[in-house]
Amino acid sequence: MAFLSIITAPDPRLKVKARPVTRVDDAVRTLMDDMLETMYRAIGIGLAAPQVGVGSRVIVLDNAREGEPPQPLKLANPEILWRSLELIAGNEGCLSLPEQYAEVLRPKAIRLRYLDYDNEIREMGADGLLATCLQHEIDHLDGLLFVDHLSPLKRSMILRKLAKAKRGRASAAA
Ligand code: GNR
Ligand code: NI
Repeated sequence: MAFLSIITAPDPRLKVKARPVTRVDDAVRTLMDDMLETMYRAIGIGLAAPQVGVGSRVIVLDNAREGEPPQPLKLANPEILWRSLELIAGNEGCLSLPEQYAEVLRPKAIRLRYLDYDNEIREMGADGLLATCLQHEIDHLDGLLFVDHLSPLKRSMILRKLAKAKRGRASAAA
């Protein structure tokens, strides 16, 4: 296993549409395992390959609560087949936008098709936090961040705060 480094905004690699994998082979399985370790270490509940600089349609998640057994999910080429008309607001964060949070409205429930760890085609339904998180990860595969769902004003406030924090860290290190 290897820990990967997580890219933070602004970075052009976070804005590119990721390519489907041709099949889930050993190389994709290694990526999934490394991403999951990286996600756990960063205390995240999801991670998409573009966040570690890999332009492939691969995501991992674990929405188990503290004290519950782990529920790792490893998905390639996820495709949303159905979205509920009902929306819910979730307070979202992102490992690529450290320490920034905002309410985002999204469909409350979805159904998706994907390739699993053994390259089998599967379908699953999700609602609530898991549905929110899956949509957040699939957005990363399409070059979108949660701030892209906010008003231009809120988005630029968050991106400005982030740029300022990055500058602060750079000058402290100099
Ligand atoms: O760790 C994460 N928490 C989170 C909270 C609400 C909605 C989505 C997320 S995903 C995020 C990790 C991340 O950046 N995944 O891309
Ligand atoms: Ni994210």
